[in-house]
Amino acid sequence: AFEALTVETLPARLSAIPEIATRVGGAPSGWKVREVGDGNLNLVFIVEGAKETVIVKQALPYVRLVGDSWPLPLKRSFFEYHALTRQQARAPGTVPALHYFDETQALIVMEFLSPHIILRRALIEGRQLPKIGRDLGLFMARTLFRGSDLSMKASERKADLALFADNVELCDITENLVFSDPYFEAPMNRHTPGLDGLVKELRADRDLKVAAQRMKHAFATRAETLVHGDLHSGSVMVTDDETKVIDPEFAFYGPMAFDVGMLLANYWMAYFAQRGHEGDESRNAMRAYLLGVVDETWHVFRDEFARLWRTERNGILYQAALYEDQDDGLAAEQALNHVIHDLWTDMLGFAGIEMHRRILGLAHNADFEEIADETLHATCEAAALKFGRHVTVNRNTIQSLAELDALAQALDQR
Ligand code: SR1
Ligand code: MG
Repeated sequence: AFEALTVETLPARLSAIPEIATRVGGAPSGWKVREVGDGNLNLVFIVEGAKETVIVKQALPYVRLVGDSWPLPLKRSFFEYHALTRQQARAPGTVPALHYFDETQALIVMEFLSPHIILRRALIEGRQLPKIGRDLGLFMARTLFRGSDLSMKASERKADLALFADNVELCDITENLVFSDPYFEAPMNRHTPGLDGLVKELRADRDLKVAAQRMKHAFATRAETLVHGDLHSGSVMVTDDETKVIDPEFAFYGPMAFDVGMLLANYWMAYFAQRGHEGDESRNAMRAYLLGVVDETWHVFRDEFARLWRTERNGILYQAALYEDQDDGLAAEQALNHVIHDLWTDMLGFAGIEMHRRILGLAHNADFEEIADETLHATCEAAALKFGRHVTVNRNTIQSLAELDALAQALDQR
């Protein structure tokens, strides 16, 4: 039967797994164990032995952020484990190495990433990571393309789709917390008091609410590829040289641009939060860096997606054989342009909603939460809310990121 681990019980439990006991090394009584989970859902332990340090992640049968009044199935650990194996195959080296999985105990033992820190923390501290734009652009293009009918054998993809279709409860969290709750007075919502007027305006904004439901419709019905499902800056660990993606427990077959929109939204939120972390020292360089990261991430994603389209399009969609009599490849390029255009508009639609839910819903971002001055906190969030509204509602007419840079700069100065 499932038993939640504690710092005290972990050594005995882990030492009963021979390959892990050997890997960690030394007597379990000498292992140093710390619980370091700061996410909304799970327990995370660092176990330091004589030979190696490992991470032990265990799901709890409820939402940690809320408590046992909100039960949540342990099977999310199964989806996380299987999503990690697929991401590792599709984008090698981008996720932590997996050492062990116990489905009953909802427990994954994996590589301890050191000296990596959570990307969100780095951005709050004003650190410029040189590789994230490229690394995460590639990660998304490779995992999203290679998990779709553009690439996979149809029978394998359908079997995988059926496997992940059971991740119902985590999809339900996103369907409610991300796409619906922010737009009405849902019981678990909260927002900074200075935002009352703007929140009222947004909740009365018909165009915005319709756009949010259009995006929810896409999220719930368009099973295009295996998405990470929760790709925010808290799901990425970084050093200057390395970027690793963690925590894909929300993985399911959904719309291709969902991960891209969520990630870019978190960069834009980091941008709007900079003013709140400024103190005496200007964060202008960090602001420029963050807009540059948005640009690089999108362009690397788009270009790698196009490269895979041209070199690995072996699935049932847009088959090359259809275009054989148009041997200059123009038809395939025309189709690619349409697909990339759809990714762009969907990305914008999802991004704005992610920005809203982090300010209006249950799960907020440290980027804004750690701004102690309440007026400044609300000012930063107001700019992000307005930006989010613009990108979601106008997703079909926005032409370029340069246009959005200008809007971000204007809102940030108000
Ligand atoms: C109740 S869970 C709240 C949020 O935490 C996770 O990281 C997801 O982002 C989810 O929406
Ligand atoms: Mg998470």
